Amino acid sequence: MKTAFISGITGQDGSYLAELLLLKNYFVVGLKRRSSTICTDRINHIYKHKNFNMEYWDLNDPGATYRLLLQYRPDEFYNLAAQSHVRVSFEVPEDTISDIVLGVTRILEAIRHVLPTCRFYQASSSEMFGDNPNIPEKGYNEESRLMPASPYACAKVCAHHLVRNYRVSYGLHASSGILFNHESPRRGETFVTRKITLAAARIKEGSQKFIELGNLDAQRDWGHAEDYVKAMYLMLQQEVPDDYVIATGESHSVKEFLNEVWNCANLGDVSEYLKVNSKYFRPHEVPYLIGDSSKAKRLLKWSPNYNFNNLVKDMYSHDYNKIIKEARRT
Ligand code: NAP
Ligand code: G4F
Repeated sequence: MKTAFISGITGQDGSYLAELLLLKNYFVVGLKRRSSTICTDRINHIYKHKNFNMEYWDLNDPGATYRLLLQYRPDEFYNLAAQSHVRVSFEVPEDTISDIVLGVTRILEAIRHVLPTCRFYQASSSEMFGDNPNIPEKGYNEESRLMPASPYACAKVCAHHLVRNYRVSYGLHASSGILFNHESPRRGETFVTRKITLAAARIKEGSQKFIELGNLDAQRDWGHAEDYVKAMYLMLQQEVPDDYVIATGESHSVKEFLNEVWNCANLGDVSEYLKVNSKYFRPHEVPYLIGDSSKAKRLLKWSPNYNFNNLVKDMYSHDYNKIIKEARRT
């Protein structure tokens, strides 16, 4: 039985990846930082699984990585932990950069010194392409120039280069997935898609009157997290480590996402419920993201099952059911 470490186990991707690896008969060790509240909502359903253990760990605690690598000797390490909110990274740049850059350095150093056979996955991001005006016709690919536009993205670029550096310097099996935005009913509530599906559900149920958003013109290549964690797993099954873009190849604006959700909810004219608030704009915006995952399709045989409409339906119907259940309880 293979053993995998997942950092960021309490996050959106950590929970889907853990489910996938348990189905594939892995022993999964979820790495969680200590917090004063429990925050395990996304993984409560797997907590008691016989092949699942949780360990306290933090990106800022290198000793824990050495100790746990020696204790479990994992075959694979998926590094999903990060301060992952782009706008928040303008408010807490040092914390974000420390988490992402020093965090990955500490893990790579520990792997290199005590368990160099352990395969490593790094959660790189399409935010790294930033506001690059030269977008290839089919979308950004693994060779496109990185022009990060936030402290978060600058940190992800540095981490991305460190992974390649450790791969070449020390022969580690270390790969980066350059994942475009991926969403789900488990998406954090302050990311724009989930903010919209939750607001629509509350407006439909009657407990919210309007939604406040920032830049409606920004465009993103939105996929489903359930599809994207499969790509992470596939990367670590390849004989040779490498970097891969994971995307749907379709881009939609925030406004389009909003309209699609409003259609699903049958709420009529969205402008009656919408306020634009400057506090949600960013000092440096990424206006347009679209990815070309031809390499992943060719070498990993990966392709997404969800399209834009199915993603919206899955998120809205989940949130509507959740809000109705909560309303019945009160
Ligand atoms: P998420 O829901 O925000 O989860 C982030 C996880 O990191 C949480 O479990 C969080 O723990 C943990 N974490 C944060 N700081 C930590 C620290 N100092 N020590 C230990 N754990 C820490 O993010 P996600 O959407 O699942 O994304 C997973 C990874 O992929 C992130 O690295 C993100 O930057 C990257 N990424 C995401 C997307 C996307 O569209 N979702 C696209 C490209 C790349 P708490 O629960 O305690 O906060
Ligand atoms: O949902 P968002 O906050 O996601 P963003 O900034 O694209 O970042 C996410 O995807 C990245 C992959 O490209 C990940 F690396 C990162 O960790 C994260 O998961 O914002 C999407 C767009 C932005 O252009 C933002 O300006 O929506 C726009 N937006 C408009 N109103 C808003 C809002 N974003 C948020 N969060 N809240 C708003 O009210």
